[in-house]
Amino acid sequence: HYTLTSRNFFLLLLKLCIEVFQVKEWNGNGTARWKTFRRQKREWIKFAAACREGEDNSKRNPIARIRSDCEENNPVTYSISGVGIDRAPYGIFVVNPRTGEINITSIVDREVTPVFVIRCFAKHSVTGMDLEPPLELRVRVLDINDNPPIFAQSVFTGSVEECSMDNTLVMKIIASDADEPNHLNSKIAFKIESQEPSGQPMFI
Ligand SMILES: [Ca+2]
Ligand SMILES: [Ca+2]
Repeated sequence: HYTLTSRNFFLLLLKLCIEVFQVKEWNGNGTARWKTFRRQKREWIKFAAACREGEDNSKRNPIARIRSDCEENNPVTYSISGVGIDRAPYGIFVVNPRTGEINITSIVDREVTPVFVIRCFAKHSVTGMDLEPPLELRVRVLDINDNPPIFAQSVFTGSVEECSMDNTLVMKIIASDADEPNHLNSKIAFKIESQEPSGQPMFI
């Protein structure tokens, strides 16, 4: 009796192992992790890699792949739409209508489009009917430090009363950097390079 129970348990375990599978998923900073899915009928399967701005990402192709379980019983045609596809900038992403593989075709600029949202469709190849609800795939564009800080004005004018105390506020200068906010690439440090008339530094 004990042997039978243990055998049933083993069979249940085996069944679970077959029904649960893993997909490699890439997160924003370009590292991969395994994501566990329970296999179900009529489920989208997907992964999407992040892309880096200003460089040829084609070595990462396919950067994403979509697949519908309906493939088992129906001829499926995959299509995609959105900014970077059928809206400007056009044609950055293309999908293979048969395999669902999504490729990136040109260099992207994070300061123009930080995230691409790709809407994916799986339609019946003959009737054109949707076989799945549309799926949203997000491709984040990783930042590179390709923008220098820019001062808000070329000349800032301040004033200070004579005989002022130490550390009196003279003026505030503002600069900004177009790279990713709250990122090392957009962090700004200020320093005074020279003073006229020169001599003992009067400002900090
Ligand atoms: Ca920068
Ligand atoms: Ca940048």
